[in-house]
Amino acid sequence: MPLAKRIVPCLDVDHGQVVKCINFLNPKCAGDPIELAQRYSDEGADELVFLDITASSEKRDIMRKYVEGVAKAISIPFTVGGGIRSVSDARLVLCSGADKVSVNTAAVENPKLITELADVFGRQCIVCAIDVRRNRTSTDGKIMVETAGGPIWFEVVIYGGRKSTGIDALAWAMDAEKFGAGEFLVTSMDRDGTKDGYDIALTRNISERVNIPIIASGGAGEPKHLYDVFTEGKADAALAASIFHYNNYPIPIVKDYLRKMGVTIRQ
Ligand code: 0VR
Repeated sequence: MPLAKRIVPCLDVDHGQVVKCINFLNPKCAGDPIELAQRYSDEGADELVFLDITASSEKRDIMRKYVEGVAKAISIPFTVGGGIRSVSDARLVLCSGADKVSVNTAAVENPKLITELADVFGRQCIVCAIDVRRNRTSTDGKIMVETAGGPIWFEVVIYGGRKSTGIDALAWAMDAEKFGAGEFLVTSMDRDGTKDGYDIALTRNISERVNIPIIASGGAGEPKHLYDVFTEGKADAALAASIFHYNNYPIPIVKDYLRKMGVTIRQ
């Protein structure tokens, strides 16, 4: 009996409001964090992810306010990410009610943070987020992947997509697993908000190189896209924002479709 696949709505939060971007840009308001969290939990979401994309200084208070609010409103596990840079940042979020923390920029800049967090809180609490953009310039030493448009490599981006790192995402994922990550949240910046489908090659290539679960993220536009990323993309969970915020495909509809296609899904 294969492990059940998870459906994970994502709330991108900017100054306390849920927003939706396209390719990480032009945030448009999409609702209230706690109302949406409650709705998704009631509709049968398996987990929830909050991503605080606010760069502002008052984020700590916003973070604590909605984490405590959500913890009271839902009964499913949820992960909080966005600007977590230390054990104390993670402790604030976990003590406010989150079950897991996700780190992206801080982990790339200081991979030992992953080990510190795993040692203090347990690796099952530590999600390593990897934001990725396809790079067509052939640079030696990168893991090149054949695609319909020719060979590419997957580049890690940080600071909300504002900084390219020159780091190969496949190599980084293998390293991050060694540093102690418990799970990966792999977001295609190229696909974010497009509804064109996940970057299947990205998810599959990471999944074939690591032994910890992968949450695929970026691009979901219809139930078939989640089917594709669970099967061809070898993801353990599928994160989506647009299709749920704009109610194109409510969670129960998506789950029914996946069950009919033979995917093992929790009730
Ligand atoms: P959909 O394509 O609408 O399902 O979006 C899924 C996922 O890409 C977004 O929820 C979110 O994780 C994108 N991430 C970031 C960001 C969006 C804006 C700014 C920064 C980031 O750093 O991940």
